Amino acid sequence: MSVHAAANREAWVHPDEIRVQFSRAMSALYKAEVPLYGELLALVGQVNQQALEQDAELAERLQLTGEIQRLDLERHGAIRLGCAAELATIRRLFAVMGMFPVGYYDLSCAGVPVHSTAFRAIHEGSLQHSPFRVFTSLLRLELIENPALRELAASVLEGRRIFTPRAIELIERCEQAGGLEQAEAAEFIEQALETFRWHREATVSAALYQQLSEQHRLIADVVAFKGPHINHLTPRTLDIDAVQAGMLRRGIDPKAIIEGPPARRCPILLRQTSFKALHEPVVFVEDNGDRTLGSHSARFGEIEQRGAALTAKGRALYDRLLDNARQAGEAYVPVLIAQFAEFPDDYASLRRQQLAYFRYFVSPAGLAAKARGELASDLEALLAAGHLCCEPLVYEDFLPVSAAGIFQSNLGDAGRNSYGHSANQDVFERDLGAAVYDELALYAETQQRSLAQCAEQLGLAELLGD
Ligand code: OOG
Ligand code: NI
Repeated sequence: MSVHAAANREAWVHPDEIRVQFSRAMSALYKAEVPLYGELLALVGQVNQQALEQDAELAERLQLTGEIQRLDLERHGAIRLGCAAELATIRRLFAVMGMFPVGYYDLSCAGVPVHSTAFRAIHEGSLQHSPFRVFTSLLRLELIENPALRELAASVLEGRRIFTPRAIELIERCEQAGGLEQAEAAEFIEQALETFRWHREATVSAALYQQLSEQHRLIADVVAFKGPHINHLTPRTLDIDAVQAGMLRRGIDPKAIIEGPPARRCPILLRQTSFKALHEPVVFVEDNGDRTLGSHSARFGEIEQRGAALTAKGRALYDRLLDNARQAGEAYVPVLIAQFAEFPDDYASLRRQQLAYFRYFVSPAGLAAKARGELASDLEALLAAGHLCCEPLVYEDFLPVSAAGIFQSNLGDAGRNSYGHSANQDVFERDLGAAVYDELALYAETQQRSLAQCAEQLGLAELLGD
């Protein structure tokens, strides 16, 4: 790092702050582009307010974890990229705002020709500042069977530039200098936003759009447009069933089934529902330069309710129960509820059976006991005495089966069942230019840091989880 850069460090805008501002700008952009999103935000805000008023315990818990402050900021978006170079550059763009690739999702086995990761903050302090996430998929052109069409799609993608030249310059500047100053950060946000904007004008002819669409609607969505328009922006609700009911009352039609686990007293992972994609007018550009009008549906609404992050053991149980319910086929929801009777639904059991990750806090009683020299030394005894308390860590990631359900419900039923098992994390990481973070390791680290902090506050040598 140059001397000049080091001297400027004070002036740099923190990546967390760039992310807060970018997420706000993205929300404003999407509200202007898709008014239904604004309506959704209003509904979710109302429902969340009610949930907090009606459930004092929930309000208290969210206060303790700090989730209450981040709730109104909390949302995720999704984009679909066309080629490796785009994925590698988007990684560098997100890094400027403190977002890193977490997890690998193979959706080809569910008939969607993409694989994906989620860009998000990875430290609990940064997540608290802004939990903004972007589910980012890369199209797998190799799954197009027709070689001529595959070539054509590849050459269309090769010719497009989804980043503004100035955005690239600012990414490079940030990488070289180590940060961005106020004016640069503001410009970066403006320039980066351009990548996610909707473009009414397609890059292909109506005939090519049709051909791509017949291969897979998603292929047309990626290949035929100028950039990876953000296709939804999802607010977090505290009560997804109430929002679903509210949507119906307002005449907005959600998909039939809420993805994820059934409703529970102690929410786990992620429950999501979405609303049909809009039909949007587009303009195709014919080979002779003529324009023809058409329509495309890409962008939709989605809401989600987040619960506890599960350990590998908890996740294995979740996957097994979900799979059982899906195998059963008919009467999905009652079967799902029956299956999940096996999943403990109180936080004490989730913790004791090591099914979920937790964050630990020293209570006022704990500090008083320390002052009296009456502290127990192991975790269970401290919890039993009320000297420590704990709250589940919120799940910050996504679920592949849910994601496939969301993709499919917005692609119509023209999709296919499967491309066979072709998960390929190595190729994805090569294209990305980096390894993805292991989400379970991140939760485990957060849990461990909270224990270390408790130990320090209580003057204990060590507190071990698990
Ligand atoms: C992404 C679908 C997945 C989620 O919340 O699981 C997703 C897409 O349609 O591009 O957003
Ligand atoms: Ni989503």
